[in-house]
Amino acid sequence: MKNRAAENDTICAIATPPGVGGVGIVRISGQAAGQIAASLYRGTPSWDNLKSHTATFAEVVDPKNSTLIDEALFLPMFAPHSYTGEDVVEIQAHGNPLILKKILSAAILQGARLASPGEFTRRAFMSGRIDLAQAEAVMELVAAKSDIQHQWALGQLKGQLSAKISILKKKLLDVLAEIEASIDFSEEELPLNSREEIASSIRDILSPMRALLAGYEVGRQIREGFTVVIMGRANVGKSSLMNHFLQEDRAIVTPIAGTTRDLLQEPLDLAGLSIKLVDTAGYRESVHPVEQEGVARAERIQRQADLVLWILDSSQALTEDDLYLAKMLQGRPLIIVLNKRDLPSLIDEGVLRLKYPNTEFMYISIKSDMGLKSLSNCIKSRLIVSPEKEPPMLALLRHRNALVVAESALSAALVSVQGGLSWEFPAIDLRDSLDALGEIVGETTVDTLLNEIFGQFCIGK
Ligand SMILES: Nc1nc2c(ncn2[C@@H]2O[C@H](COP(=O)(O)OP(=O)(O)OP(=O)(O)O)[C@@H](O)[C@H]2O)c(=O)[nH]1
Ligand SMILES: [Mg+2]
Repeated sequence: MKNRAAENDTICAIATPPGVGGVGIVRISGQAAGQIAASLYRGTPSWDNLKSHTATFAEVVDPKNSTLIDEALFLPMFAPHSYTGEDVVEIQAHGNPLILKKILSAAILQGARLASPGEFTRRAFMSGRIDLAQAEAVMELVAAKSDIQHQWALGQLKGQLSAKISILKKKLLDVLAEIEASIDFSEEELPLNSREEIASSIRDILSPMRALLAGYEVGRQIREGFTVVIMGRANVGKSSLMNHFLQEDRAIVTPIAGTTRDLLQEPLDLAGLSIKLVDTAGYRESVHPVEQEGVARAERIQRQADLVLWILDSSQALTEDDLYLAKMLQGRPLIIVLNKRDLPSLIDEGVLRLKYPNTEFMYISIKSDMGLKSLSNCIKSRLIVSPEKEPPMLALLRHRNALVVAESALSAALVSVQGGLSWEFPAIDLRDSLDALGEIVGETTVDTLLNEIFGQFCIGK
């Protein structure tokens, strides 16, 4: 990977979260990292005899007056085998913010500069150790809240997406080389089938590109989490179900219809899936303006849901309110949940099945903890269409947008080739397509974009 402009100052930051902890780490990176850490180090062996990637227990002293700050592990990792690709020293001290700040101040007095957010990772990118998609994966990894997000971020950090992009780029370059060779010839001098061959090579690149794009929606959902909305008329047990999933008394539950008035949204990790679970105001005709607003909000949010759990009270016959919902929820991604199975069933299931012939029906009793595990499994299988397949690679909007540009430029190139236009035209489109692919991995990226991306990191990462 190519080396970008090297930085020549040395940065430092507290790399562990704010607050008290067992261990706190000050990280120093840059050309002077070794020299700065040496001035804070007092121990045996002497600093010059420390080995790279080996931790040594020693005293941390204030170089100004040699007073003791703490006892710590000094871990030097010399270039290029470090996170940033530069000389890095980590000082692993006691996790007290006061101590860590003293170490940090000492390092700054010795010539280091406080790192800006994401600057360590930015340096890893600048030194060519990782590409931009991998740098973004570091942030995704730190932010992952569910198993599946974690797996996806790891894949991207390991370069899965980058590898795909690099294959596409290589193929594009081959086609571009062929086209550029053709520019020098007149059409009569070229072999007859050369246009068709080039068109076919372009189609061979377009199809994996489109497949990658097609996975974006699922990828985005994995990354951002799914919205699951609990709907139903008043008093059927929506809030009880919310509390069951969260395993806490989050929502108020009472036998009085119309208890929930507003939307309640909570994050939930359901068997490794990241979900935003929303409890809503029960639907019923009401003259109360607060309740009306609650119902209107419920209607709105269910339209954005990846999945709606429509809860019914199976111990009662269908009401007008249920039938209203039956109409409203037509065509939505739905699971029909018949609750209160601990009571005798009075619901007219036949009517429901007639209206919803292809929808799953689940039978539960929250009160007697029945059917809830199956409901969880059902939700999970509905959200991930094919769990056995590897999750899609494209999940960041920035990547998708660049790929859309790459795809449309390549489609335009295909049209020019097939339409018999002069070779210069597809050549321009192919270069545009290559540039757009390069943006994903950070080969053709402007500074403002880098500032935007790395500015979202925390300090010390
Ligand atoms: N018998 C029985 N009662 C239940 C069951 N689940 C919930 N309930 C009761 O049904 C009543 C209403 O429950 P909620 O969870 O508040 O219902 P809701 O759908 O959120 O009601 P609103 O917020 O008014 O729309 C409460 O008294 C619950 O204890 C169940 O499985 N069996
Ligand atoms: Mg409720």
